Amino acid sequence: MPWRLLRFALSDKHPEPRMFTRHDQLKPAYDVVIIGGGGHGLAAAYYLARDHGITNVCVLEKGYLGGGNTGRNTTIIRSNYLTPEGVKFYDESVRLWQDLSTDFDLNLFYSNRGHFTLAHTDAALRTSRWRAEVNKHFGIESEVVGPEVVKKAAPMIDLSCGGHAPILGALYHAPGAVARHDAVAWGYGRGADMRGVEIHQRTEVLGIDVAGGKVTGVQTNRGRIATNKVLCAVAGSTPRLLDMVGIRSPITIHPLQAMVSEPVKPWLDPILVSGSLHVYISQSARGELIMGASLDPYEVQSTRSTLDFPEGLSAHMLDMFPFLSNVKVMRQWAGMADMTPDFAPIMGRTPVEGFYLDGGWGTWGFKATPVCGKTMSYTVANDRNHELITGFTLDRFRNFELTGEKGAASVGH
Ligand code: FAD
Ligand code: PYC
Repeated sequence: MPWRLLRFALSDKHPEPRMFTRHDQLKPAYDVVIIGGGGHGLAAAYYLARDHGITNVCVLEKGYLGGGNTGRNTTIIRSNYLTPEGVKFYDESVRLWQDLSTDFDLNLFYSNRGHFTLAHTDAALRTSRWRAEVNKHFGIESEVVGPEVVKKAAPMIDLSCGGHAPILGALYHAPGAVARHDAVAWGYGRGADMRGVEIHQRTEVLGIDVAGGKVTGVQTNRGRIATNKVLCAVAGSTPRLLDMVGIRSPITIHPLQAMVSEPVKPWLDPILVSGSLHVYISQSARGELIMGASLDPYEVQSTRSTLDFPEGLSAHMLDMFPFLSNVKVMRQWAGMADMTPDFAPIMGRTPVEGFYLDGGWGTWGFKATPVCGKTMSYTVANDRNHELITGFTLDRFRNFELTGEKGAASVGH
């Protein structure tokens, strides 16, 4: 056991520095209140303080930091989307990811692996070509490759997938990466705290005060706070918070489950996604296989796991990698995905003055954490939507101007 760890274990003073300060009291007023201590809320707090000099800010989290979807996701980072709006937005995020560990002085275990979206049908190959062309147009590395390239990158794969779903090719996206999700929340949290932002865990927002169409405060389980600016970044709880300000949205909540295996020797470098088999896999630095599938097909606000999930997922995983049949599943879990009809997020100003939304992140928002922080902090600071989010505003549903990303949503939810 390392000496430092032993010293910590034997001390009754807990001398290790905390990641962020504990504040016993809420102040009566803040310039900005951020609801949700996931990656998105914390990133917005960090950039508000660092880039805009706005530090009289609190982040209110009903549970613990990163305990929502930020700490439950499978950490895939990529920018191979389908629409120009999506590609530009996620590309900026991938750019920001490159410097984050240095920014935070904290190892995020950002690991560039390459990302294959496998095509088992002609239709899937057509979508891959479409995505590759849009991606290349915006200078993003994506190309359609043949099955032999997949085999070279993942030699253990059965290209016939048990004979019933042969792999015809794939969309290959070299920048595809993974990172350590909790560290992202801690890095942004610590960075925001160091710049004066207050982080309050176990603080639930129960109501939002609106007078004359403007935000005036929030009600919490620890009392009322006066504020004129609220940023809502609560992922699977978005409809509940929107009800508090009387805004309707087309968001529905579905559970999204995932699981990990016991650690095994490194054998899989890239990230593999099969839209047709509805599964995806990567291997963590610890050797665990991180696996996921499509959304649960019913609307429910719950993070319960189900037995049919590992059964169905394992069956399709064995189609691709029959040699995994003796590998044990270690644990499974679920998050609540706030799904939109066009598989794009909802961001920006809303009809309620001073109420800003960063939601509708469904199954695709981890990779966007840095760019959401950047663009939402700009939007809140200037009360003007950042140009990168103009394709994602709430009024696109009323205006029938959808930003259709379903074809790029990973596992063909
Ligand atoms: P969260 O991390 O969920 O944070 C919201 C916080 O708000 C929560 O901590 C919650 O407790 C808090 N909150 C809610 N209501 C209140 C309230 N009333 N008062 C105070 N606090 C409140 N995305 C990818 O890009 N790549 C992936 O590989 C990927 N895989 C996924 C796999 C799974 C199984 C899941 C569930 C999601 C996946 N996602 C992925 C999506 C991604 O996890 C989310 O889009 C992203 O984490 C959302 O971050 P957030 O900060 O907005 O939300
Ligand atoms: O957005 O790439 C993604 C993803 C993979 C699994 C869930 N989301």
